[in-house]
Amino acid sequence: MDYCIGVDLGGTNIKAGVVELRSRRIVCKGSVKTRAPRPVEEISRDIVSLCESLAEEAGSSLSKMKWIGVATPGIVKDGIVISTSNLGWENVDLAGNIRALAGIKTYVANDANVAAYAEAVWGSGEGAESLIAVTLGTGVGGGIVIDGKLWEGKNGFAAELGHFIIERDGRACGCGKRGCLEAYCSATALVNDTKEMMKKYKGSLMWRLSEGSLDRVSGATAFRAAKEGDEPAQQVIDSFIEHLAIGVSNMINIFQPDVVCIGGGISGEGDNLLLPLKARVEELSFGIDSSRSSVVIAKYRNDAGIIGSALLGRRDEFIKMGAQTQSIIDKFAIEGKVLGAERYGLGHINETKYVEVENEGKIHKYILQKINKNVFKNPEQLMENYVAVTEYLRGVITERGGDPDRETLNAIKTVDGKNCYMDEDGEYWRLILFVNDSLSYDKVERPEQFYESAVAFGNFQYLLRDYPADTLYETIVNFHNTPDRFRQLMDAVNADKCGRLSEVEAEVEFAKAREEFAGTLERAREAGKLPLKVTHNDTKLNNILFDKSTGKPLCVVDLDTIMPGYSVNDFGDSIRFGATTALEDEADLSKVNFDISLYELYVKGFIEGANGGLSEGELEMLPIGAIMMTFECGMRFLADYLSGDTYFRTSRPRQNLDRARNQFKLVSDMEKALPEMRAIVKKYSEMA
Ligand code: ADP
Ligand code: GN1
Ligand code: MG
Repeated sequence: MDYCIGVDLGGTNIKAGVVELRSRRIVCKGSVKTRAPRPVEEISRDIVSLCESLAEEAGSSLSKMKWIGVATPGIVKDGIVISTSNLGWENVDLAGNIRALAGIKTYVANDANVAAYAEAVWGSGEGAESLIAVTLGTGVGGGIVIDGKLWEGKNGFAAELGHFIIERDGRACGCGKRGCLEAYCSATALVNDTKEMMKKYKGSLMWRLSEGSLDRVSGATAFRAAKEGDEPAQQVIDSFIEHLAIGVSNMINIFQPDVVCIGGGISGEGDNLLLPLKARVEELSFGIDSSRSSVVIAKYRNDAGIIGSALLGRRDEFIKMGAQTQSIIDKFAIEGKVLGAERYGLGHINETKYVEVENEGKIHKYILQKINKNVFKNPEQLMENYVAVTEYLRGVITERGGDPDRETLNAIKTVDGKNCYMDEDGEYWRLILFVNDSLSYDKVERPEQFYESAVAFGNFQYLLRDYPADTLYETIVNFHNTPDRFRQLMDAVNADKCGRLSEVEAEVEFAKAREEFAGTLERAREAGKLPLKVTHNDTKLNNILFDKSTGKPLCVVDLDTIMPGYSVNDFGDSIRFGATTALEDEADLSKVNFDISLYELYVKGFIEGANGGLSEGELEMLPIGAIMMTFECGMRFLADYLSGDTYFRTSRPRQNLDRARNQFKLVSDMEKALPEMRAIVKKYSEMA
């Protein structure tokens, strides 16, 4: 389990959240009042007890958290808060105090820096090596990330971008000097400028928008009025943007970062702010076309402190895990030093790590996987399938003019020419090329994406249509044999190994009522309706990599279960995971509903991708395949829950039970929708 805690320590509230690194989710969050000024010992105690209760709420405990990260106002160097007016501290060892109480690693950094870090790592500058964040709030804050690291300066004062002087002898700034960016571009300055302009122009629309009262003016007033064509408001905005563009261009001309990220309350204006700003920055800064720094709006608002502080420990962990990985990487036929490694993706089966290796000044990226021996009894045979299929696909992709390094997986041989490496504990490791600039999704984010994934999975089957099925080992025997899965569930029920049966009686009854249904596909096969083909057998959405820049599917991954199987199961497995309104482990069943419009998109895409390769019998059975895979997967989760969660990876207690209930809810929905599901298939098969 990769949980850590992020704490956003503010002048008024202490907010904290448990963050799951692999899924990038805040699992739970909470807050208490800061009640400043108080001694650091007292506030540290409150922080730690908040962390304790959140860790428990997440089904874990504080000692199991990987680390605590804290975002604090003020000047910070090496965990010491050198000074902060909001909390009234000078030279206090905040990190040391929390570490002593919590007993786990603790990191502390300035809150604006932390927000910049959140943007550089997971935010709108995701993966940027260098990023400058400018926060337009009550003041103007800043943070700088260089080579993936926060730049705090030699004394912890960096990066006060708000006090970059942009006008000699200009406006007085709160810091006591004149002409600082903050004096022109903070929300405070914008509100003041708006009011001054309103006093001059009594007929301005800004008066109406603020209901005739200067007290109701906000940072949005001038933006809204300018959009309606109000001239005085436009003047306010023009001057605001001009000053901001000067500030941002200066930063770009000095640093030439990958990304400049604009955050804070005013960034809520989105394109109204961004488009004119970008246009002016382009005129004022050096750089041409694609080499330009990109200027973007921040992704995180309220959660920036929690996310960014939670990420503070990530770099150390990356380096530490990298060092642990070196000896395994050395067994593969590649050169170089491991820079770092971290757990990657949300697969339930293998242990997957992302690894960076440096060789002759170049960084190479890989995926290192420990093959799950509990699930795959013969990893060497599995790797024979894997390499044979990927080499075959390389050929097909090259022939079509594609890029075989990105459109299929590529396993690296070991130094002695093997497909995987067995360590002294008998564990098997494989190393594959990381598909650069790719992402996978655990939930459909845009409907077209689901349609495109259907084309990709349908096409995957089509590409393998001539692959000799009898050369493939069966990596998991009876993998999608649903009647067998039913028997396995009944065995788990009878054994009731963990005493959990009483909790799941309704679910067991649900399964028993469908025993006869479980055999439907096997009967169709006996009747000659369903051919065995080379299929993927694990077609969930997160087993497709999408191209980060185009958003289109790029590569089908997770090739461990390529075996002879039914097309309708590949179809069905995607439906159970994707054509739903919730994540696979959503515990609140009122949020879990079968989404027929996503189903329809998938039907359309799968039939298209299969290129006429689906027989009439297969088409007819597609809806049954969807119900079957959902039912089967629910039974597998339930059996695993009863047997003590030994098959599917879990990150919290009862997760497999939640997954089982979730799948059974979808089965019920689909049973009701079956006539409609059939009609949809009919419509698209006739069109094909
Ligand atoms: P599991 O069997 O545990 O699901 P996968 O092989 O599916 O393991 O890998 C887990 C996740 O890692 C995938 O869902 C995908 O997001 C990511 N992944 C796997 N291989 C690659 C790769 N070569 N490049 C980039 N990401 C990958
Ligand atoms: C597993 O490996 P992964 O996480 O992509 C499982 C599938 C299940 C799925 C449920 C080899 O897929 O069969 O449908 O979890 N893979 C194996 O999410 O058992
Ligand atoms: Mg997977």
